[in-house]
Amino acid sequence: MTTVAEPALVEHFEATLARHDRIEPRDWMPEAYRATLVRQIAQHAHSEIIGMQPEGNWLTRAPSLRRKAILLAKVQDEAGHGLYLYSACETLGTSRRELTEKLLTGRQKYSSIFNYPTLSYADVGTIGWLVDGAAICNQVPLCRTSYGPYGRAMIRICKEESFHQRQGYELLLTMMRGTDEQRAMVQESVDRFWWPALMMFGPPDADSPNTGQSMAWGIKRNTNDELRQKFVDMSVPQAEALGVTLPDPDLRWNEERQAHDFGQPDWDEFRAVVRGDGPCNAQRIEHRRRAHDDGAWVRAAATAFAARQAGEESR
Ligand code: FAQ
Repeated sequence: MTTVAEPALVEHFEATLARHDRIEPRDWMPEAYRATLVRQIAQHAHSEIIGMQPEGNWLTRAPSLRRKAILLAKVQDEAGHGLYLYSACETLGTSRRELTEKLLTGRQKYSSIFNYPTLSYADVGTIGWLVDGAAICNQVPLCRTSYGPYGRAMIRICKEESFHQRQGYELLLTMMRGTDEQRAMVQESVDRFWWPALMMFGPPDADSPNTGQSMAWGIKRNTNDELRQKFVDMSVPQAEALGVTLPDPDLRWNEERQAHDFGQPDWDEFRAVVRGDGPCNAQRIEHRRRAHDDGAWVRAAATAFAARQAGEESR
């Protein structure tokens, strides 16, 4: 690996970014660029994998075969997203084993949203509508991120997230056309998930240590606040069509800005959840650790098989 950046390599890196072209795994890149990518992609991969848990909680209690089939497909998609992203991270020279170890020991993060419980089946719909909706807002611009393997993974992931969002919206729409009790379940669920969904975009720009450099490198294409605004503007008409109220007394259209004004999430709560003190942090990591331990025999068998194959080939 090059340790001293030769001017020609630096120039090539900067010219590639200036052309909005992709940096590829074999290209020279500054170590800080590599570290930022590993940090963001790993967090993203961990979010997809931990993100299977809140909805997985309802797989055995789906209200119909159709709902169960949809939910199973969605949760499996999230596993696939985690795998593409771990692979993208491996192209930067970090092994999957190391990434998993860092997740399990709290040295890498995952999205705050997955530390909230799912208390009713309406939460499956709300997660699809709001959480996957927020994920799409955040991830569509990442299809144009400057690192090739990450951008290409995002293209496929966004297509699937779009199905996830629609299935959530359709579930909520069906419930809103049902009984008063079902409508109340949807409203209660939206009340719980609205603010945590806004937190998914990260801290306000003024408190975001990474945004400036990540934008300069073309890793991020928009700031946290820009994407949060886009999400609010997109969600308001969808909430109206559904017939639910978004739990923000400050939410209103601003004619001058041609955008909605809205209130701030509780940033103390956000910091506590990111620190590990959210309602389900301990439970999520414990479950992930158990699943990892249960899978040890699969990894051992695959490694032994690969070694035997390699031995046979060399003979
Ligand atoms: N949760 O300086 P910034 C999904 C951390 S979607 C936890 O603004 P950055 C799909 C941040 O890491 C969810 N931590 O950081 C799905 C940093 O800490 P560090 C995943 C957060 O990176 C749906 C510190 O705060 N999506 O999984 C959060 O420039 C349904 C300062 O923040 C992605 O990961 C948070 N919400 O911007 C699955 C998208 N926000 O690392 C299942 C890709 C911030 O310095 C079911 N990631 N932090 O120790 C990104 O776009 C960015 O990383 C941001 C944060 C926007 C999340």
